Amino acid sequence: MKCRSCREPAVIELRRHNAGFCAPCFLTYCRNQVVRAVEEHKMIARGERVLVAVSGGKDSLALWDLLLDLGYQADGLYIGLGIGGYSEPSGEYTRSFAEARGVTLVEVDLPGDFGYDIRSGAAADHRVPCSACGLSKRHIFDRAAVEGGYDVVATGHNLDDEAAVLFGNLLHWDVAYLARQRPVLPERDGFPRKVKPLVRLAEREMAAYCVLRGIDYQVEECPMSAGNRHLGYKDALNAVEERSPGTKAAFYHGFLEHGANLGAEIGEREREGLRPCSNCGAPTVGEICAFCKLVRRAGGNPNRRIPVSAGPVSAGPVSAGPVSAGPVSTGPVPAGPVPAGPVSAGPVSAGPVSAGPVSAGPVSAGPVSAGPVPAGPVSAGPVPADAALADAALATPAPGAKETAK
Ligand code: Q46
Ligand code: ZN
Repeated sequence: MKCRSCREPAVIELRRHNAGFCAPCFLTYCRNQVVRAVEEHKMIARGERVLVAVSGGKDSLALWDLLLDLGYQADGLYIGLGIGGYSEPSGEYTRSFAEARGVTLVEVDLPGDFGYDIRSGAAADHRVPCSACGLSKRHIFDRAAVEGGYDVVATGHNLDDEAAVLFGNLLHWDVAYLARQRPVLPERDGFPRKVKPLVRLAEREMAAYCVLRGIDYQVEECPMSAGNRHLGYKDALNAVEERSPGTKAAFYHGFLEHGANLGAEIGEREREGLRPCSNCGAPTVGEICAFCKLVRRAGGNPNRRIPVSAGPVSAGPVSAGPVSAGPVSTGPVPAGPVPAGPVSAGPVSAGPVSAGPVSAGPVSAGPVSAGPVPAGPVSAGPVPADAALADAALATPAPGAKETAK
């Protein structure tokens, strides 16, 4: 198979686009998909400060890398969850990434800073671990963004994550969730703006991106992910995608196009009655927010300040116009103009990837496979389901909402 853009040998096949790409053109394709998502949904304006929710998994590190590469001022926030054998290496991957690029990483450690971990918090609050985890992440990212003066929080939800959540919400006709499943949640009611710049890119593509960029990431599954129902939804959609490539993207993007107002009234009603938490000031529907309740029940202290330094307030309107990020094509596979220079003809080599126009500085040589990126079904290749879930747990349901994997 040849690269669709430059006709050199392809290292990855994207069946939903019926196309293959060589390494440099694939990286260009990824960047262009992010630019397109940002522009289409007015996610981030130039000059705005972005806080990237990083978990150490492939999606969030790829997102951070892409945003930096596109010239955004993007800091990272990593939350140590206190999950033995999992959180430590996740933090190390994140730190290595930040150090290699000389970018700002804010770290919060649940046990050290707030006095609980996911297991103890879940037990004390009578929740499943992923519920306690999602609640904690959302609260801390929101608080960090507000206290740090960030304009927007970016999360690494990819196309597979969003399609699986949509599938689950439709299976249960959870209209309130459908109302909130958007690539952009605007800033309002004390919540920061949330954006998902990877919604046009699949999970497997994010793994390939990390391999080609030499980004080391956490590939182990979170030990608490077993039984998460969204994994089942992903499996079901992967089976459909295998038979009919492109279905997943059509499903999700069709929802964005046709289901934009689904549940809007419910969403509005949920926002009524919001008030500041009497302990921490976060918007909540009750006297005390769910995070403060959980931490107190677990014997911790919910009032620890998050070590963000408030940066300069960015100028310009929040939803300012299009982002100019270099050459971007607008077709169904916007690989964009591809540099005519020499393109690696062979398989992706191990070690730091020299990818032509990519300029994000040195990247550590990680577990980069020496062969071509597998072109099989979505689950092929180094795509741990938990890594996607780790990022998928970072989104923000509306206040008072029950937990989802997002
Ligand atoms: S990290 Fe947290 Fe995930 Fe682990 S406890 Fe569940 S939500 S599975 S994405
Ligand atoms: Zn509170």
